[in-house]
Formats: sequence, structure tokens, C-alpha cells
Amino acid sequence: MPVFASVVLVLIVVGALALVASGIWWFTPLASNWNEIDGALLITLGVIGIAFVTLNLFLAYLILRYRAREQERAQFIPDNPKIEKILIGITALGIIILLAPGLFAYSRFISPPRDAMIVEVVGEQWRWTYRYAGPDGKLGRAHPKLISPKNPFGVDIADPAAQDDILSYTELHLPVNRPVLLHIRSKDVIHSFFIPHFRAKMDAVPGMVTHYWFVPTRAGKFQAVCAELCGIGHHRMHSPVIVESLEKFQEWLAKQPTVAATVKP
Ligand SMILES: [Cu+2]
Repeated sequence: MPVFASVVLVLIVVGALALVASGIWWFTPLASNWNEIDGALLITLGVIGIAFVTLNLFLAYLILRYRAREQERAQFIPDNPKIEKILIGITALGIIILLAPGLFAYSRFISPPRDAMIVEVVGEQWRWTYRYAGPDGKLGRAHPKLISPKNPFGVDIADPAAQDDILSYTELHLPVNRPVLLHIRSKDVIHSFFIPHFRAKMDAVPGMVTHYWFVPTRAGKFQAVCAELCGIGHHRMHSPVIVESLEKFQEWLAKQPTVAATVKP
């Protein structure tokens, strides 16, 4: 039995390494500025990979080396402060290496540049909708209390800045190579707005506005999904993200409905 258990552990390690090496579950190609987030993910993979391989091979060795044998007797060692100190030191170092790069990346992820274009993302069971600031460059006020069938975003139409806001009920279009700041809201439960190619994700929480920013660096069609199990229709809560030239983007935007034209009190 110990031989079998050791062989299984070694096979699990070899299988996991082969899976990583084969690349079938590797990241999708990056389409934003966040290679720093990829860096943090790779460091995490490295640290947990080393721990996984080392611990499992060590366990396989222990199972074999110290299996029950007649001529050997177990020794009682209640504690070993020296080994405990070494293990605490290695664990602490591992946790610091795991956390630090992510914290630096996160602080930049939520600190948008001043010239970022603001787009509002509103999640509901089970779709994503979007609101763009109109020519004035400002999103009008919105409040959950104002949400109604005729005013699905809860926009305050008394606010002059709201009149020219532009609504999209299906797709998120973005110009390539321009910083975008998303303001994320939810109407009902907690969702999470995730664009895997951009390495960008944040919870949409009812009652608050969360945010992150990125620069789409590649034109093309991507997908935003919900990354929070949010009910029975969670799996179909996704929406196309189209990154295109500034001209094409403006052309598309001009065809979308404005608040003034569609939202009535
Ligand atoms: Cu959701």
C-alpha cells in the first residue's frame, strides 16, 4: 500500500507539471495594459507550484521511507522548535512573495489616469448594460430609487449632465489605446464584471459604485462575463466587448439612444 500511495503522489505531480507545460489551460492572450497583473499571477503560480511539487514529493518519500517495518520502532518527538522556526520563516516569506506584487498591481488598478474615459457598467440578473457620458464628458447622477421599467439605469433626469448620456443595452464598445475607467453598479445581487483578456475584474455591489481602469491595446471582439455566482441565469450573463478605432467607436456611439430621447419620468 505505501508503495502504491507514493507512486500515485508522484504521478499527480508529473501530471500537473505536464498539464502546465502543455499550455492547454494557459492564459488567453493579453489585450490590455495589465501585464503587471499577469506578472503577479505568474509569481503566484511559481510559488504555489514549488510548494505543490516539493510537498507532494516529500510526502511520497516519507510514506516510503517510514512505512511500517518490523525492525523499526517509532520515536516520540513532541516538538522541535528549530524546525518550527524554519517552517514559519519559509511560510511567511512565501506569503509575502504571494501578496506583495498583487497589492502593488491592485493599487495601480484602482488609480485611473485623469484622462480616462468613464463608462458606467450596470449589472442585473442576468445582463450587463452600459452608460457613456455624452459630449459633456460627465455621467449624470443616478440613484437606485429612480430605477423603473422606463428608467432602467435609475438616471436622475433633473440633472443637466444626464441628458446627453448614451445608453447601450447589449454591447460594450471601446476605442483602442485609450484609458477607460469603469464605474460598476448592481441593481440586485452581487455580480462581478470580468473581462478575461484584459485581466480586469471587480465585484458589482448593490448600493455602491466600484471601479477599475485599463487600456485596451488590441482591436477585436472580446467578452465580458459575470464572475460571481448570481442566480440561475448566471451562466448567460455575458456581453460582447468590441475594441475598435476611435472613428468606428464614435460612429457606433452616435447611433445609440440618449437619456433625453428615451428616459421619461
Ligand atoms: Cu451576475
